[in-house]
Amino acid sequence: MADAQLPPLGYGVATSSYQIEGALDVDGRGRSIWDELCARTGAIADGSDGAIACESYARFDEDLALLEDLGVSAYRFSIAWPRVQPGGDGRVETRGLDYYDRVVDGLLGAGIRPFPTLYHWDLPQALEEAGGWPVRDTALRFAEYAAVVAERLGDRVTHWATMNEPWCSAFLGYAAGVHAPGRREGEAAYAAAHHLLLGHALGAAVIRDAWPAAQVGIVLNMAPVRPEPDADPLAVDMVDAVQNRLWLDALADGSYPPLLTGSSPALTEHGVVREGDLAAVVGSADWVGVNYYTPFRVGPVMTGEVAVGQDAAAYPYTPAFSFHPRPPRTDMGWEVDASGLEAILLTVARRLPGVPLRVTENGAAFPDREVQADGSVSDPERIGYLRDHLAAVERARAAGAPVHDYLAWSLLDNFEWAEGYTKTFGLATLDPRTRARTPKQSFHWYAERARAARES
Ligand code: IFM
Repeated sequence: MADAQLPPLGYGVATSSYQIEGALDVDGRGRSIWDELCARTGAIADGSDGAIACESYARFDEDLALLEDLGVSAYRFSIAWPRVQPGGDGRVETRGLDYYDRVVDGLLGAGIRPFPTLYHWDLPQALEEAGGWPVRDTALRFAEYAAVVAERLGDRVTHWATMNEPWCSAFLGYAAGVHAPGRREGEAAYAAAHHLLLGHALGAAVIRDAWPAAQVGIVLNMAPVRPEPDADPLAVDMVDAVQNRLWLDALADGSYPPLLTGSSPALTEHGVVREGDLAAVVGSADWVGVNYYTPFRVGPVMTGEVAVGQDAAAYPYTPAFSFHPRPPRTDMGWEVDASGLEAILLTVARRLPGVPLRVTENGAAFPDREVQADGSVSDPERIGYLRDHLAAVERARAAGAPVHDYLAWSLLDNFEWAEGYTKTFGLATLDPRTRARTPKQSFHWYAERARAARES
């Protein structure tokens, strides 16, 4: 599997629109499913929302200055669909596109490759009211939206991601209900998963039609699934199937895991999966992004601590189980184990031979936003986490996984979805009042690594 041609690893950072932009009512932006979920009592740990966030819509220049100080070669950001098509349909809001135009030009002017993701969870609310991802029409609307954005930015953007972590959109959004739109319907989640993959394939095709040299990928959150002693083997297999194989099998050979088609009528009946759909999905990713944070340790049901966001309800038809994250853990309750990143990169490389890979997110939440009197923010645990995971990436590359870039999550402390502002993943923190950015020690450490990589 070794690839002698692999260039040095590119260093970058990632963010997403709803998590950093704020300015929800500015320049004609429409409502999204996250605006609606945040308004629901109890949905967000601290009752907050993305209304202000990092104010990046107004302060992109400050973010750009941070990116230049970091010396990264790539910046992954996402485009808010409701800024571009407020109603999720034909009407285009050019002021929204103008903003992303400025972002792209600013990045290119600073020698940083723009890496836009078209969908990082902020579905226009109008489309959810029409049924959301469980209905096929949403995938078709996504392709239209992709065409609009590609027409505007495709002369300068070469690398696109369609969907971010479709597992989260489908299974946290429609099965566990902890993410927007907050529905708890297992079957709808499977239909959503299929339509997210279909949307990816259709969107990728329209971008390539318009810009044949474009490299269009999909970003998946995957992890090795590890059985604890006494784990139910069926539960372990189901978690792996829903988390990893559903996406990889569809992309690699246009099939869904028999374990899932055997349990979910949405994948076999109801006309959800139509002839030609999976043929469109197979081979549709020019590259694959891997978002990795933690391995998933599956064991028998236990009371007590279960890692944040790893809700067993997100795996419909799976026999009862619990996640057993071992220490050390991050502030999210997620087990820290860099070997899982190496393992999942090698798994993906074997399943999709020849497809370039990128670590499109990796990072850790630790409670470290305190600015000391000398202006520094100490976050040694984050430095250790990044160092160990970068070493794991290098091991995977040496073993033949064609990993081209590593993008740390995240540039800034930001809105962490159902956890609100209670969890901080940033290389830089924010003053809660003024939104002034302060780099943490991990920022300076990462800048040195990025500089050394560029000069190598
Ligand atoms: O903040 C999220 C991001 O939006 C998607 N991937 C995981 C991150 C940490 O939970």
